[in-house]
Amino acid sequence: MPEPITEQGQRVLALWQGSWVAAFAVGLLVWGLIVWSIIFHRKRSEQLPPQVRYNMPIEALYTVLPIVVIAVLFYFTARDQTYLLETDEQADANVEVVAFQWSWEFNYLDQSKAEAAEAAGGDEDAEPEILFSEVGTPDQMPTLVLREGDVVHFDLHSPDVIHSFWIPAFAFKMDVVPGHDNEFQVKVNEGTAGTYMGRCAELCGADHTRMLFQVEVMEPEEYDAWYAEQQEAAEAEQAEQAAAEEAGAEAGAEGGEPQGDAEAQGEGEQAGDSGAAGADEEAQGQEASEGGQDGDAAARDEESEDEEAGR
Ligand SMILES: [Cu+2]
Repeated sequence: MPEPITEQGQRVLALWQGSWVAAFAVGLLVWGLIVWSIIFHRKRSEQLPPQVRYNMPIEALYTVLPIVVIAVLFYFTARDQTYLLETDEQADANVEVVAFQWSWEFNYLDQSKAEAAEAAGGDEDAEPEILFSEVGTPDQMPTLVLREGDVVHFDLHSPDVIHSFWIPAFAFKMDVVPGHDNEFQVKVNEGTAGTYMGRCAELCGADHTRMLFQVEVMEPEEYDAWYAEQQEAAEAEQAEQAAAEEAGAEAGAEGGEPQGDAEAQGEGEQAGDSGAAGADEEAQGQEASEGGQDGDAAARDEESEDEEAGR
């Protein structure tokens, strides 16, 4: 039996094993009664056995017993489900899982979505900050990195169809549903450092079978080093972007003059359109400065003017 690597997974395994024990106990009783009847009530003579009907105690017993069996199974299932879906404990790490056709994106967040909404005074649209990301493709599976001993909170999100986030070593999976964000959290056990597999468990299209990912559980020191490295890389990338935007702004300021030329109205319109699209893109990007936006739009204007001139 695979050993689950989370506290929650061990609970799932215990429920599964307990259900099998109960099922085997009932099975042994039934098989035993069958064998006993076959052996001790086999035909011994031509004499007809006593004919009976309406044995009330027996009928009551075989109505009540299955209800008891189901009630017991239901109790443990409901108890464990409540435990598995609990997200009250403060998490050490927050990961947004975006499942798309056909791979995964893991966004490491500064807080969970629920916490961000709460911090914004109950605003459901409030988004936590993305510290860094890992995006996979069907050819290049992404890796989800976790730390031993961490409580990890997962926010599940899908932009297209229903997927299912399944890490067999968690003994747990949860659907990733478009338009309805799901969440759960686990406590990763100590001494579980290693590499595990993850997959999509919901038939979601042609490349469903290629929706694989790796889960790497690291020891604390190793994880902290990796984490700092990721954050540094993300910051460097942001700085690079900001520098590129600044350069764009300068180029825009230099090329500002010729725009006064009302030579062709169509040209102006075209340039305006692409400028607006540029501004849109910028607005989606993180923390684009006002100057950057204007500069970028101006730079695009200049570009399309150059295109026109070249024809
Ligand atoms: Cu899928």
